[in-house]
Amino acid sequence: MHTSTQGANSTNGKHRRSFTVCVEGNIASGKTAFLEYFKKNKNVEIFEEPVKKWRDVHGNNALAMMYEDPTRWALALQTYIQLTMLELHQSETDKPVKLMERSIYSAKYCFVENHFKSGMMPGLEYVVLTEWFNWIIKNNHCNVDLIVYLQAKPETVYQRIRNRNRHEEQNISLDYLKSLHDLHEDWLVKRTKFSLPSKVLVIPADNDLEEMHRIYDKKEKEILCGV
Ligand code: DCP
Repeated sequence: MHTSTQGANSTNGKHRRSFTVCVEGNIASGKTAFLEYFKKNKNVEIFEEPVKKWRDVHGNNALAMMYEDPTRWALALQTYIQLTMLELHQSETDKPVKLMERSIYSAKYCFVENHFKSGMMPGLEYVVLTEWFNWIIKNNHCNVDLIVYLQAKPETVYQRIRNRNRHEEQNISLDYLKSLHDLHEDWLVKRTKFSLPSKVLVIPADNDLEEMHRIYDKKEKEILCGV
């Protein structure tokens, strides 16, 4: 584990910060399987994306409503996602590694951007969300030490989405996934548009689960910063 940070639960009573890793990638790129793989490590605490909350906002399935009518509901969903991701960033752990599914950054740089680019989100809503986002990252601790980018072809994730058959995701098109893929690439690989909050480790993620486990095994030290 790196030693440069102030650390959580150290003996002098000060909080030492855990090494924070966010796993990113397109829908169905294998983020859940990635988290599952590291669950067995006692030095790692997993923070899953709060999809459950998005499906039940005081009785409303905001995720399903967004897919049914994005122009009407994308702002409501993404405002709520921004809040729940902020809560995740601010959650602390005693463990040396905090492993998060996605981040407030991909919500903004990939999903909100995609809604706006595709004409589903009016300019005013985009600007309001952007101003909220800028204020949040300036004034709150949304620290990330490493992003692991699971880089999968849009065709691969399209097939996985078809196979897993989540009811909200029935109408996701290949074009939607291509557009999200390009935004992940712009942000994490080409680095043309948005700033990066941390280093990035790119892992090809088109392989089957067995091969992915072999890769995670090989890269474990790098991913967990030697823990
Ligand atoms: N989603 C969204 N806006 C965001 C984040 C997610 O609309 N800012 C949607 C996309 C999916 C659902 O939420 O329909 C869950 O998305 P993820 O890609 O984050 O999670 P998966 O479960 O698909 O990931 P994986 O299969 O890689 O484990």
